This record gives sequence, C-alpha cells and structure tokens, in this order.
Amino acid sequence: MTRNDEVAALLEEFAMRLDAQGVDYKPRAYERAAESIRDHTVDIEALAAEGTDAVAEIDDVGDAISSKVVEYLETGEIAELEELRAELPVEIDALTRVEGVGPRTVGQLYEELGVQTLDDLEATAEAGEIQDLRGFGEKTEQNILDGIPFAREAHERQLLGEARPRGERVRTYLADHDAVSRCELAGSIRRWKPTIGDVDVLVGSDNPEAVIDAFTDYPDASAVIEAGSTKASIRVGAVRVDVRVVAPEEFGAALQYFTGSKDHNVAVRNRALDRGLKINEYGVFDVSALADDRQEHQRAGERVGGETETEMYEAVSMAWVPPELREDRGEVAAAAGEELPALVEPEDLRGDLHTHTEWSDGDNTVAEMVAAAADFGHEYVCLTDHATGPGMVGGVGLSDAEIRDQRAEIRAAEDEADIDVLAGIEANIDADGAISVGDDVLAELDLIVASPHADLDGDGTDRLAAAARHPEVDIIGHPTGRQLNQREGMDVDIERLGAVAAEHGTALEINANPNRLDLAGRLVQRAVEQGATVAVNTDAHRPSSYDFARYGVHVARRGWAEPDDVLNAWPIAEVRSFLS
Ligand code: DGT
Ligand code: CA
Ligand code: CA
Ligand code: ZN
Repeated sequence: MTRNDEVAALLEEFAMRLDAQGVDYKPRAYERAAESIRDHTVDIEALAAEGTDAVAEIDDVGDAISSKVVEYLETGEIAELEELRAELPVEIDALTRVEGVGPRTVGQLYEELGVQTLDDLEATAEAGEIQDLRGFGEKTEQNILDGIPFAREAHERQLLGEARPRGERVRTYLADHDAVSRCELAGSIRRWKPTIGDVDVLVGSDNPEAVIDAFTDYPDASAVIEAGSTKASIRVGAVRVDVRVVAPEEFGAALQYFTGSKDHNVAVRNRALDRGLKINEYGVFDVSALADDRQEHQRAGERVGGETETEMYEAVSMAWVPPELREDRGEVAAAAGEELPALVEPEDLRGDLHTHTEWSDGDNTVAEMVAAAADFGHEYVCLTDHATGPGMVGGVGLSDAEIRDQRAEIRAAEDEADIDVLAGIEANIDADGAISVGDDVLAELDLIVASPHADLDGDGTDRLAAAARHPEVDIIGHPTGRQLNQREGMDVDIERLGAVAAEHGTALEINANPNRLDLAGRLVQRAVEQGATVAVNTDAHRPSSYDFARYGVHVARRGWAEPDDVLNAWPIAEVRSFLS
C-alpha cells in the first residue's frame, strides 16, 4: 500500500465510525478527503513533512482532517480514531461488507447484541436474535445471513477500477527500464474483467535479472512476496502483481498464453492440434513430423511463430482477437471466419446520458457538471438527478415541482454551454415495474433513465421489461442492480429483456461505475444479438467520475458491441431521434 492509500483507508474507517455513532455530514467529508488523498499524485508523507497547510492544499481536505493526517504520519496513530475504536471495538470493515449492514447497523448490533465479527453476526442471525431488534425483522435477518458468505469472499477479488490504474503504473515503470524491450499487462486485467484475482505483467527482455531487480524495487510495493530468476510477485496496495520475464522472440506466445482466458486458450490449442501444430507459451510448433513421444518437449518441432500475438493466431488461421473477447463465447469461430466485430473504442463515446448534481445526491451544480463534461471532451451530456419515489432513501429525490425548476436551470446552462445539454431524470422502477414519476412530468423532459434501486433479489425480467415498455422511458439504468463484491443483483432473462428493449426503442445501460459495471459483458453480448441498443453511462456524481467511461466501454467490448450498438457513440441528432 502506498502511504496515500494507507491514510485514505484510515480516513474511510474514521468516516464509518463517525457514521456508526450517528454523526451527520462529517462522515461524508472524511470520505471525500480519503478519495482525494488516494488519487493525489504527490506522496502524502512528503506533504505532511511540510506541515498541515501543505496537506490542506489537497482538494476536499480541510484543516481538521489535515491535522489528523499529520498526527498519524508523525505519531503512527490518530488519538480520536483510537477513541472511536475503543468505543466500538468491532471489525467494521468486514461487517459492513455484508449487504444491508451499514455503519449504523453495526453500531446497533454491537450495543444490543455485542456483535464484533462476521462470526458473531452469523451466530446471532442463526440464533434468530436479530429479527427481534427494533427496525429489523425476519426478512432482514435472513438477508444478513445470506450475505455473509459473499462478504467473507468479497475482499479476495479486487475491483478492476482499483487494480487497473495500479497495473498501468507498474507497466509504465517497467516499460521505461533499459533492459525491457516489451511490456504488457496480461491475464484478466488485460481482458478488462470487472474483478481480478491478481495483476499479471509480462516483460520481454534479454536481461531478466535486471528486470526482476527493478520490479522488486518498485517504489509503491508494500512487500515482495517472492522473487526468482524470471518471475516475481509483489504487493501494491491490496493487489498482488506477478511479473514474468521471457525472451523477446517468445513474447507473443507468452502474451497469448498468459492473457487467457483458460477456456479461450483451450479452444485455440484445439484448433492447433487439428492442424498438426502445437501451441504453448513458447511459440507455435509444427510437430506433424515428430513421433508422439517427441512432441511432449516444450520447444520440440519446427517453430512457426511466437514473437507476436498476431503470428500466433495467424498460424492457426485466425485473426488477432481483442483481449476483451477471449472468453470462449464464440470469438474463436468468429476470428477464423473473419467475422469479428469492429468493437467500440473509448474515443467513440460522444456524451454521457446519466449524471447527477447537487439537486439530488451529486456534489456539484448543473453548470459545473456541464462544464466538466465539455472539458472531458463530450459533445453532449444529460443531467439525470433522482426523482423521489418508493425505494429512494433519505429524501434525496426531486418532487415533480423541483424537476420543473431544475429543468429551467438546465435550459439556462445549455444557453451558456458549448455542448448540447439534455434535461433528464432518473426515475425509480418499483418492484412491480411501475415508474415513480408522473407521465405529464416525464413528457416534458428530454430523456428518462429508469433504474431499480431496491428489492434487488430474484428474477427481475418482468419488472425491467415493464419499464422498458413504458413509452417515456429511454434507458434502463444499471439494470440488474449488482454491486461488485457486495450484491449479485437480479437475475434477468436477457434474451427476453433484450428483445423488449429493441422493440420499444429503450436502451439498456452499461453503468461504467467500477462498483457496478452492470450490465455485464456476457449479458450485453446477448442483448445486442437481440437488436438492443446499449448506453455507456458513468452515473457521475462528481466531475472526476467522467473518467469511469473507459471501464464501461471495455465492458461494451466484452459484450461484442460496435459503435452502432452504443447510443452515446452516436451524434446528438441521432440520439435525439432515438429519444423521441
Ligand atoms: P484472475 O487473476 O483470477 O482474475 O484470472 P486470470 O485469467 O488473470 O488468471 P491467472 O492470473 O491465474 O493466470 C493468467 C493467465 O495465464 C490465465 O488467464 C491463462 C493462463 N493460465 C494460467 N494457468 C493456466 C493453465 O493451467 N492452463 C492454461 N491453458 N492457461 C493458464
Ligand atoms: Ca491474473
Ligand atoms: Ca497471476
Ligand atoms: Zn444514477
């Protein structure tokens, strides 16, 4: 962990513990400071050495938090946090990983039942003690019980959104080294899988020793897990990074092998066998002239390729396969038949159709979100704050009157802006598929995102299909409601939902927030096959979240989507005609 990550994690714990005590507003300030420090490119320890004023220069870090950061870096602890820990001696990180258990619930469960750990939580739920507490019931207790196994495993896989930036920094660091001729990410992170087990990095070099030395000296490594002559593993934050060094002429073969997926590799290897070829991490070899027992040797046979990935695929009469497609979902046949899709690229996105402002639970004004969208390079943006209604907690949503007031502000912002600005709303989809906003209000807006926010268990197909059929609804937001490492979301019969969406001209969202990435690639693939259009939206609650777009685009690619399949890759005039 870098010191920035370490301090951020501490401030997040601070936020949770304040929240557990029922403190208002302050927890959010700590969360924002944590986020800012984690993203800050200057080492927090160096800043703290300059004093509290230097730390307070970081966005969202005020004097109070800044002095706590300095206190921690000077003394190794924050006295106030230690007090909070003593008052509530529980494993707050682990407990809050259980769906439906927030910091305040943790506080209550400790006060009333003495719950400190996941094991305690499980025991009290199994004994039926939780259902009798104020605010709980049999259903909540069962939900807690169901969520415990998931919470236990949750931390084992990292979110792509956390791992990818770290992996890219490692790659840049190694690529700059003189001994390195080629360096690429491999494994699931190269395939842009939403969660990853570990980060795989492949290096082509004639001097493995120098590469391993540089790698184990990586400045942000918190530990060296193991180091051999051509392989090593380090820990960077919560992520394990594996590096392998291979000879430059075998780089393509190794990259193909270590990118996976395993199922994709098996399918490619079977094609090779049918052609008297052998594929492995060292190359492609013609073994047709060899006796069976001679073929076992790793580099046996006549080498026909291996320096580049393209050579590997060419040897088995396939086009090069984009890593996002390498999941054995039809890409091998498509690459052999020259039928691979021309996948959407991050640069193809022209706008964002799902964003929030301080009118609901966003951090910024309409004008600020519009300006930030323009800075990001978008040609258009749609503001879609939450409408009030069942399922919206804490009264964040807009009433019909407020929606009309905000619309006037959005029109005014458009007059000032160089980009197109659409007035929208994010309506809630009830458990029965009804929409939370009156039809007359919906009709006055440019775009309606309808999303499920509660009751996210079981089969959601009927509910989502009903919303997709609603004449005013344009996009189904984060359709299944899944949150990675937290809840799986609803099941959907994607063929049926995709067909309804296609028929009614409703787009299905790929929510690009790294906690969601919902719809998932395999569902996108089947929805697009049904003729459905998808929309890659960030659901930004602040300007920095526009950067999430790339995660959504790579999910779209995992779903075989071409630019024509992606609503917000279209020019605004075409988007407007889709909406009307
Ligand atoms: P992860 O790390 O769990 O998110 O998933 P991957 O796909 O990155 O898996 P990992 O790190 O265990 O291995 C990286 C790649 O190496 C994997 O995608 C395919 C390849 N690989 C690893 N072990 C095997 C194996 O036993 N057979 C084959 N064919 N390929 C393997
Ligand atoms: Ca991996
Ligand atoms: Ca690995
Ligand atoms: Zn939203």
